[in-house]
Amino acid sequence: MKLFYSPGATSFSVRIVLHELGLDAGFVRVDLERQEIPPTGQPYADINPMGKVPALALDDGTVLTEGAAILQYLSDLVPGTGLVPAGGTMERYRLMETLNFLSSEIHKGYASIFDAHVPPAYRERLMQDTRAIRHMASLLSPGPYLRGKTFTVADAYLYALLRLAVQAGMDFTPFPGIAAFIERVASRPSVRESAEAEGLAEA
Ligand SMILES: N[C@@H](CCC(=O)N[C@@H](CS)C(=O)NCC(=O)O)C(=O)O
Repeated sequence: MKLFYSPGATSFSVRIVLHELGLDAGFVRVDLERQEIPPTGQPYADINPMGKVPALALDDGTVLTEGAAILQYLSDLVPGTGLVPAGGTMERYRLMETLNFLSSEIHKGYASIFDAHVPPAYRERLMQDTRAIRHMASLLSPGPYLRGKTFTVADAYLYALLRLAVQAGMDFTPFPGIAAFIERVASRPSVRESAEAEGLAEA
């Protein structure tokens, strides 16, 4: 299988999870600005009509998109790792609840802070509405991970989002649990090696 990614984007969470699972995959870098795949210049829309990463191409040609689905698909290939709870259990639905929260309220909820075309006043208002961030912080308490003692795919996703947020200038010092989470996850071998593979500086 092949992961379509962009360095440091949320596709980073999929690379971390592939590493945690010990699964082999090819990695294809996408130029998101040009919406093409270097060096051939193949339109990325051929792979994902939404033009977003991650996308996962399976060996039979199936392409799976949406990070939350890809993370669960991969983890279900290797049962018993704890990265996802078993299907059909309430814990699994809780994990889906957390992944949906991350992808809608956090990822898309705050996406405008990266958009230079968004008026500063709107961005300021967004930064001041900390409901989702406070909820995220509460999910990390008592921790050490979102779903308690076990590192799950949601933690990989959250970590990738937090790296982007810190880069965009979001300040998590009022939330010591979040800062501690970033440090904790950054020290995992899967994260360090994935960061090195994508040429990323530490969070
Ligand atoms: N709903 C998608 C969103 C993925 C997404 O927004 N990816 C960003 C990078 S973090 C992207 O590819 N942006 C390029 C674009 O919007 O053109 C998912 O959860 O996987």
